[in-house]
Amino acid sequence: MQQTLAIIKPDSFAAGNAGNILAHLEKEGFKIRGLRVLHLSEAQAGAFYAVHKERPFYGDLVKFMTGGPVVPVALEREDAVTHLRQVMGATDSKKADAGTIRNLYGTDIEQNAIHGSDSPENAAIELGFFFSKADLISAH
Ligand code: 3AN
Repeated sequence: MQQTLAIIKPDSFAAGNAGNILAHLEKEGFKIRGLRVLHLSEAQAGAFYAVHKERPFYGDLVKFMTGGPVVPVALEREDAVTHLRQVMGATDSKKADAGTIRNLYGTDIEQNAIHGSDSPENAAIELGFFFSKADLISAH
């Protein structure tokens, strides 16, 4: 079993799609191991996306991610990192395959409904950003 981090982004939360996205993830076999609702500060969003600091969209990304509440979710299943990336779809919602979360609930490359860790290494770092080690101990 592997764990990964998803974040239901402010666009999904504001549209009332947080529950639909959680249901979609559960149907895909993910177990929810951690769940929070929080409104990120600029400092928190900036730190979370520090790897993108030099990218031209960094400022807009931080602004978007601090625009309303988000729902970080710790997810567990076999091959969780890769499977979540498949279920999410392409970064640009307009190019995401039919039936993926970004296709169903996202709008464009910025308002793209959900974040998912892109490697097991980053999953460990990103899970640690929102959840404590004790939170993530598997229930069985
Ligand atoms: P992903 O979320 O699919 O891993 P990354 O890591 O390349 O994509 O980008 C992180 C986030 O930055 C994306 N989820 C998206 O919200 C935003 N982003 C990426 N590329 C662009 C872009 N060209 N313009 C605006 N926002 C972008």
